Amino acid sequence: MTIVRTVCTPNCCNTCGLLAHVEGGRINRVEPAPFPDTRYTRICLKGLASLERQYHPERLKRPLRRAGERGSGRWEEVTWDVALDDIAARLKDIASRHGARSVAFATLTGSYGLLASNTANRFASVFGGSVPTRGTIMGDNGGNMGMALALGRVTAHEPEDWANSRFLILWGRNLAETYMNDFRFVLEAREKGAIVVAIDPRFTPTCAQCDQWIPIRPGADTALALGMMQVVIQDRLYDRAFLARHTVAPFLVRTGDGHFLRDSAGQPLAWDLANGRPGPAGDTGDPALTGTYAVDGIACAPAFQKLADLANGYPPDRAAAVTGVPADVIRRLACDYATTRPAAILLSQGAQRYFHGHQFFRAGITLAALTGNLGVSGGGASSIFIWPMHSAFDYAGFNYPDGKRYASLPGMMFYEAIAEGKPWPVRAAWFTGYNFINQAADPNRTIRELFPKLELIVASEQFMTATAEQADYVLPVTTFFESDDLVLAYDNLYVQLQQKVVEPWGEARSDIEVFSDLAGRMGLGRYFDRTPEQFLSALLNSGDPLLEGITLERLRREGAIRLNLPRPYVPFADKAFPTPTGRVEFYSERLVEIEQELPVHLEPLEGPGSAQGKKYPLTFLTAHSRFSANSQHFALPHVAALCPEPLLEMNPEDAGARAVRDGDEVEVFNDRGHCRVKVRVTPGIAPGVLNLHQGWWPRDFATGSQQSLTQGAVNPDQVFIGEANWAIFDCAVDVRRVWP
Ligand SMILES: Nc1nc2c(c(=O)[nH]1)N[C@H]1C(S)=C(S)[C@@H](COP(=O)(O)OP(=O)(O)OC[C@H]3O[C@@H](n4cnc5c(=O)[nH]c(N)nc54)[C@H](O)[C@@H]3O)O[C@H]1N2
Ligand SMILES: Nc1nc2c(c(=O)[nH]1)N[C@H]1C(S)=C(S)[C@@H](COP(=O)(O)OP(=O)(O)OC[C@H]3O[C@@H](n4cnc5c(=O)[nH]c(N)nc54)[C@H](O)[C@@H]3O)O[C@H]1N2
Ligand code: SF4
Ligand SMILES: [Mo]
Repeated sequence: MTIVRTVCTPNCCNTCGLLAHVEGGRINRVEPAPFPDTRYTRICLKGLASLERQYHPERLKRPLRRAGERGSGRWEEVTWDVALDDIAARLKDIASRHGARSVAFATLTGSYGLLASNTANRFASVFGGSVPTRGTIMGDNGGNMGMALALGRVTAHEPEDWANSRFLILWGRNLAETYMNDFRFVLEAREKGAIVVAIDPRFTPTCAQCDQWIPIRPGADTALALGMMQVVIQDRLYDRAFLARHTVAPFLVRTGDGHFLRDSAGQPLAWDLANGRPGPAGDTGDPALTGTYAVDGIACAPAFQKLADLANGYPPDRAAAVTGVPADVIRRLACDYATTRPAAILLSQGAQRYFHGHQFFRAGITLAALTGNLGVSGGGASSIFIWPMHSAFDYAGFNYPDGKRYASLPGMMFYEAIAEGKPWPVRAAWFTGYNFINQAADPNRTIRELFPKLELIVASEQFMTATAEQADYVLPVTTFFESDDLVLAYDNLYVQLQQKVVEPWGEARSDIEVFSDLAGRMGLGRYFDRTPEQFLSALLNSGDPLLEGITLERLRREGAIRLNLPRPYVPFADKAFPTPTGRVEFYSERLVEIEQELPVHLEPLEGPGSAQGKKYPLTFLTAHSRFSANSQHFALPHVAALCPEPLLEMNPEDAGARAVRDGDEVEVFNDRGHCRVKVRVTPGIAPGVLNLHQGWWPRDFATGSQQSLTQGAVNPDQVFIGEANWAIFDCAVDVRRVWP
């Protein structure tokens, strides 16, 4: 028997190390692999069930070519030579007629392996194709945009630092299910006496372990934050020194055009209280934060005053009316958060999956800035991504060989690129590590209107997913037990090696083998003339000091190695913020043009007052489940034993109004789609809100799918800021009982 260390690589953000026990060429057991810090030696049910996935009878063994209409389910097995020769010829033909960038290579999060998730990019670069941006099309980038605006960079405190907090707000972040192995750090904090509050329309397993659950109306979180700011400012609970030195609070804003007042050298000015004159903000020891001023006849006020004016529109009573959170709860939350130090806000993806989700992150960060909780251990306003992990590797060298670069297509424009040819026409699509039909917006539209416009669809897959079903070719790929790769995490700072444990299933090949072979057939072989090991070494040899001394040899010996960073990793400890002003920008000059210079609350696209909201009064959440990493695990026997079918969570009030009882079959519907599903009537979800976990396959429903209800509208404000994000939970539906 041999034991090989590999990594569990689906997108659950945890990247646990696995020890695979092999006998006679077959894995018969997996267990958690050791980490230098035993708190990271861990596994979950999905990791244990990964063996059932590995040896699942439905795993794809050989390349398949479509032998009927798309989606008809008729296939013929072909050899790799036949498949790749034909694909090569068709790609060349499509490129010659429509230009190479009409071929889109769409990778999402099937595997965290660097090669698995970047090889299609490299091929796209040398072929000249397009790559849809990932964060936006997956619906995780609204928050990132907000964070980049306010802090200059998307990052997070290392989860082990949560244990140092004395007050934690889990803001729509369902840690016990979506970061289940990191939730221990919250529990550690709680054992040491920290107070933990969860804000979520649903009473999740996370809420069950908190001191307080605050249900909120979906998409209203920015208004709640503004209500809290009103209390913090009115009661003078803010950290004046931090605001004056490290934020734009003292910068004078011109009342006329909303821009900062600057001196002739371009330095923003502040009002110096010591001498009653304006001066460069950086040199002003005692700047005014409040009031209004006239400088050379120009009316202006400090940015902090502007924020206070905005917050003043949301005293707790008003914020309560907007959010559904009682005024006294808002007042107490604001006071506790502002007076207990250090206090951390863990911002989630849940509350940013709305049309204006970027505003929520800006608002949360503004609260942290008001209370001086940025750059301190146990504090912060954290996203789900730890920045240095992803900046340290030589991605550019891998993705852009010889400076050749794919055309980056804003993720949410993928649809219009196919439908309307904007910003350029897309005529072929290759999905790797992406269950697009199952996981992206409005699949009914995709199948009805978009895919028929594509001349070629290829899916590199392990299973016949809803996406693979629509392809012309399905190519079988390896799992993390069958190929070598480097694996990084989103939630911790360890680099790990994914090591081949057993031979590939059937004729499965790794993504790098597939594209290397194809490149050879297309005269692009010189870009793929290295072994996976050589590519991995190059990715590690970025020259970044964070990776100094971390080599493949060491990784093979030691398993998991932490980046060269002090523990715990606390972003902005030096109070240097990589924004245009070098300070926390809760006020963004650039956004004056769209009247979003401050974190104003904006209603969801399909909220109660909207046209869709009036027609369909319930908000449809499709949150992430602990039983499956996205669409990968629900069907596995050990998972299905505990979670056999999709269930719709519904409040008794909404159920009563529709004569629906617990266990009934219902239809969830809107103009875009529908699904038939069983109901779980529970007070653990706010009235007006439904939840049906994402990741279920269409075949798990009697008819329809959860995904068919979602919309893919593009927010022009976000396009102005950077790129539109998919607002997954901004989704109005209604429910009717299905009579047997
Ligand atoms: N087991 C497991 N773990 C995973 C994943 C998985 O599929 N399975 N997926 C991984 C991925 S890809 C991601 S992006 C992360 C996501 O991690 P999370 O951000 O924790 O996940 P979500 O389920 O999107 O949303 C979290 C919570 O937000 C709540 N919510 C919805 N709308 C609102 C709102 O308007 N306001 C507030 N305050 N809360 C709201 C939802 O009810 C939900 O409980 O998880 C990762 N971890
Ligand atoms: N309704 C709804 N939809 C959502 C969300 C939601 O909250 N609600 N969340 C969104 C979010 S945050 C995310 S991140 C996305 C995730 O969406 P996806 O990234 O599509 O999620 P997965 O289910 O992991 O699907 C990836 C596919 O990759 C395959 N795969 C695994 N390993 C490999 C490999 O090494 N190579 C190749 N070629 N394939 C591999 C798997 O078999 C799987 O079918 O879903 C989004 N969709
Ligand atoms: S699915 Fe996620 S939490 Fe579970 S073992 Fe794999 S990496 Fe760990
Ligand atoms: Mo995600």
